[in-house]
Amino acid sequence: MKRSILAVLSLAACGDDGGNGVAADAASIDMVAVEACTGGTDDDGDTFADCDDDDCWDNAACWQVADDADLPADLGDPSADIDKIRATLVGGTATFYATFHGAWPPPAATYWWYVRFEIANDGNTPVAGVTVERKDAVDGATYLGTTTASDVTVRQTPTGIWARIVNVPVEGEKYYIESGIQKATPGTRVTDTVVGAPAPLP
Ligand SMILES: [Ca+2]
Ligand SMILES: [Ca+2]
Ligand SMILES: [Ca+2]
Repeated sequence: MKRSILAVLSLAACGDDGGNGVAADAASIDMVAVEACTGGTDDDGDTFADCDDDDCWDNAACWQVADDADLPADLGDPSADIDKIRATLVGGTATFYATFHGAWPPPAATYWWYVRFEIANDGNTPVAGVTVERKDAVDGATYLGTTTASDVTVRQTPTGIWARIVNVPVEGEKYYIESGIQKATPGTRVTDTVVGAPAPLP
């Protein structure tokens, strides 16, 4: 998110041009702080730095996977189709985001949507994670492995969804990000899943 800083420069507080023929009363310069997606600092002051800032979710430096449009349009809402993701696991903290080819969050008329952020071990057993959903207009969350509600921070923006999970067991070997949508009930659920190894942070 960008935050504006307005700087007003009073160039002619005395009201006269001083004899140079230029009547300058005031000028304003609108300086917009922009998040630089590397460097480790929160440049625009929204408390999120670099790839955690949704201003950077469309920056190639922040993608772990840039998925193409792999979910055929005739299968369902493109909001189920994951576009770009990032999944990191460092020191027991997992951080994820996912963006989508369609609008986010999915249209209000959608009967059920969910996103699952999961860390699993090499036997594919979940060790930590959260599923965020809205079903029949009710928001909900369920937790995987050792994760409890107090371990999880989730935020949603018009760009996508982000989650941070702390206290992740060290045996996390891989991540799953799965998006699912069922447009109506009865109806067919469509899903999109990305699997990989959590990226180390620099
Ligand atoms: Ca920021
Ligand atoms: Ca930055
Ligand atoms: Ca996809």
